[in-house]
Amino acid sequence: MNGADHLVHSLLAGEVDVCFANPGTSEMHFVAALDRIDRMRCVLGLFEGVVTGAADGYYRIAGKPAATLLHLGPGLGNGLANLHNARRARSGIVNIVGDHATDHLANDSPLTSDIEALGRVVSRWVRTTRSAHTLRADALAAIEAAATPPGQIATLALPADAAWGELPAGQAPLAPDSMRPAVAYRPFESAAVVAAARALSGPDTLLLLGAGALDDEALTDAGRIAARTGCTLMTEFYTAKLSRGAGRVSAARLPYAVDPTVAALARFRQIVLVGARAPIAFFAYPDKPRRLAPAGCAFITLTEPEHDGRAALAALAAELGASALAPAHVASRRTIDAGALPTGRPTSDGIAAVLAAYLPEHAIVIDEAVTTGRSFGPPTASAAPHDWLSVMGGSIGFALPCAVGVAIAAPNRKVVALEGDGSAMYTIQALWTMAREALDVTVVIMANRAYQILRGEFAGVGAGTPGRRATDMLTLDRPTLDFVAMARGMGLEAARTDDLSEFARLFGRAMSQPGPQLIELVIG
Ligand SMILES: Cc1ncc(C[n+]2csc(CCOP(=O)(O)OP(=O)(O)O)c2C)c(N)n1
Ligand SMILES: [Mg+2]
Repeated sequence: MNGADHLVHSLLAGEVDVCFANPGTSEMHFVAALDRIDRMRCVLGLFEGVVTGAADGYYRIAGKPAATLLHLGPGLGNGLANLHNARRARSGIVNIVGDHATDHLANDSPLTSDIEALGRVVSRWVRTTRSAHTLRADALAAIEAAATPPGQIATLALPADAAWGELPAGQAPLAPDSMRPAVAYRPFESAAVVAAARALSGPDTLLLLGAGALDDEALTDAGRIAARTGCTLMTEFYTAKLSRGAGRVSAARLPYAVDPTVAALARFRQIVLVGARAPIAFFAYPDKPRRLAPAGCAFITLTEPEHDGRAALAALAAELGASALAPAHVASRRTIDAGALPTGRPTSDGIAAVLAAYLPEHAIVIDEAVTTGRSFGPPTASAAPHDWLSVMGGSIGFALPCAVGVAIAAPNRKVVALEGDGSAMYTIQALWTMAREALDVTVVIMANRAYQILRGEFAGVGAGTPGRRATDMLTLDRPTLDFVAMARGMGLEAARTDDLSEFARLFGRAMSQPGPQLIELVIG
């Protein structure tokens, strides 16, 4: 057995049994070990941004880390943007990054680079294994770091000689699942529970929900707290995974832009933060505030993301004597008559009505629809129960890779990726992995032929009105992107429409048929 065999056995021992991969020469012994040893599901991504985004999506649904396999510094570098998103989502990932054999590094051959430096940009834990002998301990330490709640990125550089190095025959491999990492949330402060209970009273107080406070159970307790105190419930704009839909407690999402956020927060005197941050502007604008709550508003932190938000909300409900109350703000199911759906040119509201009508129970929606998706929240609140995932770090090119990982984590649930046309083009190769792995993903491309958001931002930051050269940097026409051809070229069924009724027909059909498919929705 060589080091690579021990690495694979160690990953499996720590319950890491999916590997999103894009290998090269330095990783061939690891690839050979993956080949020899059963149980690891290996999924090829044709760009490292697909690999790392898939690992993020996988963690959000599976609740345990996947491994990535990346080729030296450049492979890790290609994957950084989606690792950045994963770090912001607090997803646990074990990156295995191949490196040159130790005695070859001094020769400074072309792919030599500082892997640890690149890894540190996104990782909580970075290490280069020294030899085959240190691999087992290093792999287990990486898994433990990655699985530390709510989740962290661990990057292990794997020199080729550590992978091919033979170990004494006596060292038996670890058994699968034998080294489940024993890591727990940090306990929350009971003083914070008392302070939050005192602060919440009436609609001018806000319970702002973020990391760890977004699943059905946490939302139910938040609804009970609202029933008892009359407080307002909201979530942060971005949510790693939000339980939504009919029968669940529905909390409005904070808006994206500065002015509507300031308006939405204007009345609050006290804000209790549950895994959330005090609201700030996404970007700085010359004449707008950066901190968006009103002056004098008091913040009470019930939990940080490292705490168990669900348990803290249960404790807060108990402190308020609300544990047995019926929760407030439960979304009711509106059955939507297909004949009554909006028709004509696609609008955000019209698209949302179609989604609400056809999303099947337990669907997982990944939202990178950018400007088109801004108002999808309220109309879909009464859809069948579903989960809603957003890009957490603002780095676009997330939804399609994320959908790959999500679909692998939840093979029996329908996955819907709502994707801007500009965002899609960063990591469009994810479609190929969807086809190859026969994943049950429906991709809807919002084809407005522009970086639409940036048109607004141009004026918003005070840069004036875009001229010809600037406009060319904000539009995606000339030539028109043909997503149907791209999807078919990568093995997906695909269709295009610029009509809401046809979209409803296509989307409804996609929801009732398994397998990867793409709808290009042209928005004029
Ligand atoms: C990695 C990365 N590069 C660039 C940007 C800047 N950016 C933000 S949104 C956007 C365009 C989004 O276009 P699209 O997905 O078509 O959505 P639309 O704005 O048209 O609704 C760009 C380029 C970013 N956020 N992340
Ligand atoms: Mg666009």
